[in-house]
Amino acid sequence: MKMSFRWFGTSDPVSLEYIRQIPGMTHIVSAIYDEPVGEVWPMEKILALKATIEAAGLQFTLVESVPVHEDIKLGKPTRDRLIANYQQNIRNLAAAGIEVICYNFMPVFDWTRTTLSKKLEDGSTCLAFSTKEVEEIDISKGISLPGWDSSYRPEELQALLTEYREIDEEKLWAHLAYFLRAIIPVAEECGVRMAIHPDDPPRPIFGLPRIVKNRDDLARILKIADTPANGLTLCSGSLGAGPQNNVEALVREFGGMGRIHFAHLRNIKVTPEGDFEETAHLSSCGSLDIAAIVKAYHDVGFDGYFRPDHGRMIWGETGKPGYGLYDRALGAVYINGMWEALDKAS
Ligand code: DNO
Repeated sequence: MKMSFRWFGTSDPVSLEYIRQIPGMTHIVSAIYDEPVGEVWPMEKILALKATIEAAGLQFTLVESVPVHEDIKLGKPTRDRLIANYQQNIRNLAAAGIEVICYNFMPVFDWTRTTLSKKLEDGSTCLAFSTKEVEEIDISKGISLPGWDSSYRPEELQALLTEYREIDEEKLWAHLAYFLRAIIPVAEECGVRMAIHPDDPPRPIFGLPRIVKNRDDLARILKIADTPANGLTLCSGSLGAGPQNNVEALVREFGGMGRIHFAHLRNIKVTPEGDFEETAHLSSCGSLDIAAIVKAYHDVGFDGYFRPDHGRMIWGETGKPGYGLYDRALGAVYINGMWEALDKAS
């Protein structure tokens, strides 16, 4: 197992110098953030990012995310050019030493929360999701969600949502299959493992289809191209927010097949309606038994990458919600500690 930490580049308030001081931390997960979705990332930018990370004594072998352009998800005629660019990104990243690429296939919205600073009993704050609040949003009036980037103007968003009215789940599956059949052979050729991230939360929102929500979806994706190059990012918090999912069982099944390349670990407190708030990583703090999940990874001989996922904001830290230094560092140490104990006990 290799431990990694997400870093948003030189504008990230958390410094590489501090990340390096987290016990057992070896790898950085990052991306090129200033290129428009769908374009080829210039090799100089990739190499500069790698040099910055290595100069801080850390390694850069995994990327999150190379975003998938909406035209690919919509299956528009422009997709072939965009897929060719995606293939080139895989080649460029491989040439820079990248082994794993995380991406998602969620229409329009990536992860969704209704608040970024819910106050917890202990005075810390966290990200949270309320189904009722999402249902109350009238998307014809535009979306105002915290964290929702304003990359679309309201009329663009409307146009996009209108295009998605034609896309049901089966069409989205066909578009994912088309994409995978084009990119997986390239990944295979250059020794990169693709790792699709599940939908967060794992159910349709705003009437948009979502197809990476549960065990059967994951199994279906892996069958589209049955090779280790076509693998998973298993995000405990995203999948765990679905009452249908048993994360430990998913780790045993897909980890046992060697198809999990990237493990996102975080805990949530989830209600039967699927509302949730993000908690500290410990099993005793949330609904997920993180210790049992980590043990499952250990039992299947997982040798991929871990990263502590979102943390709360604690000790007065300010910055990017969910992506502060302190609580994620505690998460990493908690996971590393368990791993060390499991290693010694076996
Ligand atoms: C949120 C993240 C997601 C994730 C992408 C992967 O904090 O887990 O934004 O990076 O969905 O493509």
